[in-house]
Amino acid sequence: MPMSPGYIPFHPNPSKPHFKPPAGAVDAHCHVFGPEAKFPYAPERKYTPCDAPKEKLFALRDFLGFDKNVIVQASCHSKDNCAMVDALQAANGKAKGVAFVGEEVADDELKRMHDAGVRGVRFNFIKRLVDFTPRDVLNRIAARVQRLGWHIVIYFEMPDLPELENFFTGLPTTIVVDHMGTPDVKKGVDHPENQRFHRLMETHRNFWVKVTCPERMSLAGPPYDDVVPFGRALVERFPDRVIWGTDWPHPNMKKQAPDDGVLVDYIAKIAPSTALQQALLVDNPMRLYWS
Ligand code: 0GY
Repeated sequence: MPMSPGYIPFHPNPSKPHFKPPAGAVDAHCHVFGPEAKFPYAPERKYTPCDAPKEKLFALRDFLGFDKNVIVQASCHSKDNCAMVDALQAANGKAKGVAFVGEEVADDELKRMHDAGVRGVRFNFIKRLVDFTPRDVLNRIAARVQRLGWHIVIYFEMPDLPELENFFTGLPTTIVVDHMGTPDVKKGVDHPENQRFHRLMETHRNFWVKVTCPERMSLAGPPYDDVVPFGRALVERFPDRVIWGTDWPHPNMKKQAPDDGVLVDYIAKIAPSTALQQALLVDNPMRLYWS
């Protein structure tokens, strides 16, 4: 199946970052796609990506100076978690996963995923990526994964937060917010919309946040300095509840594939001290995924 029209493949030749991640650093948000010949894309997908198999992910991990990955099920594979689970099983203990499931998923399938290293499910509220799932269904899934000690990753667009917030705060697990809650960089860190998200983090200590994807929000482009104040505010305010990831292979970029080396160099700007870097890249993801 050809890639969706306009789909931009990942950067073929990322630069070597200047920033050296601490020993044991975790890339806590990335994906594997296919290969399609072995792991076909889901019929209900909203885009067809280019293959981004586990071998390429592991090679990038080593090249960038990381030790481990958290592989998040992407919507192009929908509820077929086989490519992600296959990557976990091939990673020699160096990867954990986040699955996408429906309530039809069997208990023994959840158990099998747990044994492979899955520690969370993703609830995706981005309309361009997935079809709507009723809240009562999500609540039933939440109750089941809570029993496994898993957390829930939520992906939403910040303008939708007021409508979703009560649902989110009613969930029974640790909650991990994708991509800083997708703030509008034009509006600034102090805008009420972004501050509402900070308040949610402040008042609900079971909420964590990924300080990821400056390339999706930046108006200025690389090295994404216009997004730094958003990441830094979260890292400094919630140092023990932030995690970071590349988002490789960067699905659905509009203009260009980010250089992963540039993304790694961005880390030192949002986490300027070694203590913050250690928390962001090692201690926090280890607590969430490996303890
Ligand atoms: C991301 C972002 C995107 C896609 C997916 O599941 C997905 O297909 O996550 C996106 O297009 O914003 O989290 O990598």
